[in-house]
Amino acid sequence: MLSVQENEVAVEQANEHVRTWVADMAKLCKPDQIVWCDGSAGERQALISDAVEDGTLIELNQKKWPGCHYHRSNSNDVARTEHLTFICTPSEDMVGPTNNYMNDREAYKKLTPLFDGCMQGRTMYVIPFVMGPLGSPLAKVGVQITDSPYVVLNMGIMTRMGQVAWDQLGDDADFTKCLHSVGDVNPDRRYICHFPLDNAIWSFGSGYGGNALLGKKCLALRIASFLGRQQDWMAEHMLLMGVEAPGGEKTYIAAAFPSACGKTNFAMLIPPKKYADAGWKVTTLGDDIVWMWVNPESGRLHAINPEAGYFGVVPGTNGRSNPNAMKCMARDTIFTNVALVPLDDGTYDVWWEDSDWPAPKKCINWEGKEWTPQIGKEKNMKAAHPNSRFTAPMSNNPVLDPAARDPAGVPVSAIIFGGRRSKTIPLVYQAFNWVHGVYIGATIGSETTAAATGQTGVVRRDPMAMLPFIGYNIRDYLVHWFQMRKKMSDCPRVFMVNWFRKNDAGKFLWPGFGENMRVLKWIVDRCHGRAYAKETILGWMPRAEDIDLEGLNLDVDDIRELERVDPAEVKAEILSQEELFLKLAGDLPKEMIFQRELLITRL
Ligand code: SAT
Ligand code: MN
Repeated sequence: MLSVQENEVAVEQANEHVRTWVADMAKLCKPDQIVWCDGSAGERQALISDAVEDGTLIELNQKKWPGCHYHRSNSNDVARTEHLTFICTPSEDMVGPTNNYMNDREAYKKLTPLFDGCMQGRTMYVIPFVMGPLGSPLAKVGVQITDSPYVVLNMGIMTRMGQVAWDQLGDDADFTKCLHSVGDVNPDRRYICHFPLDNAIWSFGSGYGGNALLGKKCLALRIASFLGRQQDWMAEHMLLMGVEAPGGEKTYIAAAFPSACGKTNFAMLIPPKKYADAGWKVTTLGDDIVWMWVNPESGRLHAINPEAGYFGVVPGTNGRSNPNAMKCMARDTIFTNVALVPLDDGTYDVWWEDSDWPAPKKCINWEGKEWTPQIGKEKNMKAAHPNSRFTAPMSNNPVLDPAARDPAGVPVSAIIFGGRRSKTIPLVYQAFNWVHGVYIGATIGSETTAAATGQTGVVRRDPMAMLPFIGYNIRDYLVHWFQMRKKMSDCPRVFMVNWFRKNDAGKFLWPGFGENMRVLKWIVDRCHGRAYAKETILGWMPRAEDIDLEGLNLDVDDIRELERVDPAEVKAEILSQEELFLKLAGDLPKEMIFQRELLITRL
């Protein structure tokens, strides 16, 4: 029995395994009270009221932003902290060369004193949640303990939270144990530890996004990728979209891009008028994570989005770059670390760089400091943090695919990899086969942007855009990708795209955004055997006449440059993959070596 006060009704729904674990964690964290969340609308309203009362949230002008609130995080706590993120197992070989390693017993020993008494004077919230459509063979139950009401409110948007999780779990002990405390938000005492063998996550000292909403990167990618390898499925850092052709033919596509390549924009793409008029439609299933498994009846790869909301970057989002995202955040949204604009009537608006609205004369920036366009310029200070976010329910998305809630998932016809490359990589090409596609994905390179720290324009390798999210040894991860082929009777086609190629003058050659529909159409047509492609050293490529360029105002030289495959540049590319290959030296799956050799031969 617990000595602290609990809400009796909700606790009764939890099974013995959950209750025992929560009791143990309560003994460690010593909260003043325990609140078992039921995920109801009433509970959400009460939590919001309390959060507004104590300043955690600020209510926005309800006419402009119905149901929306503002949150400013601690200024040292604004992004994931990869250097403080660990995979904790008995042996280092299990986590491989791309993860930070901590021995699991050492990790518990190190973190236990931090959690000891950390919730004194605070409330411990117990959040039951499901990742994935209810009843899906892949849906997973997690239970997160946290002392942050902001985290509870975000989890309420990003997951299926409450009673549904107890229903899905039944009497099972099979749930991910997620322990979280913001502690004193001290970066010197911040640890995001994953225990894949225990199906557990301990996160201390951060209230932000992927560090604290443990269902997201921690469970749905790191822990899930580990489970997926054991159980023959895949957890990937991909968006998931539906493309409907005139006449109603539906094609589902998953796509992996490293950060700052416009994943959310692509997932919500609006076809240009000409395409819309002809009957083309693009619908969103997810913008960040997919779980995929082989459907035993069809022999095809089926996918679900484990999440129920979007946690998207705000700056740069506007009615031109992503009108659907603007609609997603129009109501019932939490804005984190954008700029807060006090209005004359005492209410608040929000603002961010590259929004639809001109800069306010005066506002409070993400650090809580006074900001004017003048101060911004003089001190080189942003109003909104470049990684400021909106948390919005997927039900707000006007182009949400009806199958987003289908437990059976959708069959995936194509997997697209992409990166931000000013040179070398053409607009689009198709892998010769699955194994070649895995090689392409494993060697994705993307140029760093100003949003990240360090040099800009440097090509970083980011295998499958999963580098910070593979929860085990990358060698085994790549082998798993190769092995999956044998389990499918019909496998997705694999493509590489690059929207970011520039000419010698440094100008982007491709218009991007909605016009990416033209490339998407070629991909869809390839999946259905309708489009022509020519063989090149990189893969199957469209000829200029195979992509619809009508109305784009591209000149012939631009098109030629977009599609150019330069053997000298490809050679440099192969050499620059060496760093990745060396990192994996000795552990590299042989298919990776063979594919590179074949590419060299084609040169
Ligand atoms: O903070 S999150 O990890 O959820 C978002 C991101 O960094 O991709
Ligand atoms: Mn992501």
